[in-house]
Amino acid sequence: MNIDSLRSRLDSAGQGHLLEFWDSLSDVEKQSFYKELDSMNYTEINGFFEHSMQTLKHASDKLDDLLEPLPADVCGSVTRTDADKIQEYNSLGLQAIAGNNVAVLLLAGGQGTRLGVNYPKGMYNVGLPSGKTLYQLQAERILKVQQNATALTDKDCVVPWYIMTSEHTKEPTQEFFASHDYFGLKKENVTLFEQNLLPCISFDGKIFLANQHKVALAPDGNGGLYKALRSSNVLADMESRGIKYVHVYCVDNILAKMADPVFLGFCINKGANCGAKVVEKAFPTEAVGVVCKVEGKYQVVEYSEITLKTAERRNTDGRLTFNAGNICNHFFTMDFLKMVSDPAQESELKHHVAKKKIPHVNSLGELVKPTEPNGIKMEKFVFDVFHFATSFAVWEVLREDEFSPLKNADGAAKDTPTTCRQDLCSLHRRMMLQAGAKFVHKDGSEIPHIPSNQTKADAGDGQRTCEEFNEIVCEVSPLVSYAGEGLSSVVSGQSFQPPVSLELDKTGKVQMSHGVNNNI
Ligand code: UD2
Repeated sequence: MNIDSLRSRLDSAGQGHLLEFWDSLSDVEKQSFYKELDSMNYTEINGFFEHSMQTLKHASDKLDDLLEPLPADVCGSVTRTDADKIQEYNSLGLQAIAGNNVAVLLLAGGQGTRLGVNYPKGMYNVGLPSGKTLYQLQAERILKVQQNATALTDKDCVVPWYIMTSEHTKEPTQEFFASHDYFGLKKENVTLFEQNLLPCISFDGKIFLANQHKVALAPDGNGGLYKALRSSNVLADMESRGIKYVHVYCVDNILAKMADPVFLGFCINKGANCGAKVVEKAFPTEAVGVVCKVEGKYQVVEYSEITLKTAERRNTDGRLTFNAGNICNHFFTMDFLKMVSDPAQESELKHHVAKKKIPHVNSLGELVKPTEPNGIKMEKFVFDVFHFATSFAVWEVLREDEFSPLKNADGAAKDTPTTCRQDLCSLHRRMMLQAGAKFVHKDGSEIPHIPSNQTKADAGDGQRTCEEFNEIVCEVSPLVSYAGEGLSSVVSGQSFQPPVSLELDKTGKVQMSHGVNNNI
C-alpha cells in the first residue's frame, strides 16, 4: 500500500476527504478500502460529474424542434402485418435459433427500489397458481423456444442466456439459479456477469462514503451493459458460440418473450443491426420514453424531454406522431454489439443524472439518511447506442400480449404484482379461447368472452364485470406453449372452469387442473 501516493492523487482530484477516517481503521479495513480507492479513476469520475451537472442545468430545455417521427420504412406492426408474413418472420427467427445464432441477454442489475423487496426482482413470485417466479417463467420460455426451433428444423440448439447483475443482485441470483437447478436449462448455458458501479456524488462534487471505509456506490445504469460485456469477456464467449443476434430485455416484464422469433425474424428480414420492440403509447401524457429520431439519429426521448404540445401531436390518421413506446426490448447484431462496446464508442455514451437521497457518513463519522435529495447518481441507458445504428428496425406489438412490467408494490395504481398476474392470466385465457377452449361457470354456463361494462348488480345472468373478469385465473406453462402454438390439440372443444392451470408433468404430458373438463 502506498498511502502517500493515494492521498496525493485524492487531494489533487478534490476527493481527499475520503481518507478522513484512515487512521482509525483496522488493518483489514485499510486493505480493502485502499484497494477500492486505488482502483478508481478520479479524473474520469470528476469528468462524468461535470458533464452530469451540465445535463441537470439544461434539464428543462426541450427537444421539440429536433424531434422527427420514425420513418415508415423502419417500422412494422403486428396488427398491420398479414398472418403469412408474420409466419415468415417466425420461421426466420426459429431458423436463426436452430442455427445456434441467437442469445438472450437479461438486464437484471437494477435495485428494484420501487417494488420494495430486498432481493432481485427476477426472484419475485406474483402469485400465479404455479408459484413460478419471473426467472422461472423466463427460463421455461427459453426452453420452449429452443424446442420450437428444433421441431421446425430437426436441429438441436441452444439459446445461451446471459444475465447482467450488479453487486446487489449477483450473489442471490447465482444462489437462486443453483438451488433451482437452472430451471431445466444447462448450467453452462446460463452466464451471470456483473456490471460496474459508480460513486454517488454530492451536489458539490464530493464522493460520498457509505461508511468510514467504503465508498457509496450505485450500478452505472443498464447502459453499463456495453462496458461490462467487454470487461467480463461475454462478447468473446458469444463469438465462440457463433452468436449473430442478441435479444436484450429487462427483468420485470412478465409477458416478455425471450428470443421472440417474430421480432428476430422481422429485424433479420430488414437487415437491421439494431432494433426495438415497442407498444403504442396509450395517451399523450403516458410517462414512457418514445423511440424517434433526433437530428437524424435514432433515440429514445423521455416524456419529460418534450412539451405537452409535441406529446399531443397527431398524424392525419389520428394516431400520435410520437407513439412508439419503449418497452426495453432490443435486438442487436453481434457486429453492432462489438462496435458499441469498443471503448471509442462506449465512452461517447453520456451519463444520465438523477437527483437522489443518498445515505452516507458525515465528517463526524455518523450515518446520515437524508430526507431531501443531497446528491446524484449517474447512469448510462441501454438504448443510447441506438444513435450508432446504421440500419434500424422498430416492431410494434400489442401491449396486452407483450408488456406488463412489475415496477411497484401492490396498492399502487399500475405495474404491480396483481396487474402482472392478471395480465398474464388474461393472455393465457385468450390463447386458450383462440385454441378452441370454452370457459364456464360452476353451473356449466359459458363465461362470455367479453366482460360486461355494467356493475355487478346490473350485469345479467352469467355476465361478469371487468373487475371480475380480471380475476379469472388461467395459467398455461411456457413448457406447454410459448405463444399459443400447440394448444388446440390439447384444449379445443373442452370446457374449463377457472381456476385453470396447464402444466407439463415429468413424462412430458400436459396436466390440466380446473373445475370441470367436459367435452362440449
Ligand atoms: C425502463 C426503460 C424505459 C421503459 C421502461 C419499460 C431504460 C433506461 N428505461 O425504464 O424507457 O422502456 O423500462 O419498463 O431502459 N437495470 C440494470 N442495471 C442498472 C439499472 C437498471 O440492469 O443499473 C435493469 C433493471 O434491472 C431492469 C431494466 O434495467 O431490468 C430497466 O430498469 P428500470 O426498471 O430501472 O427502468 P425504468 O422502468 O425506469
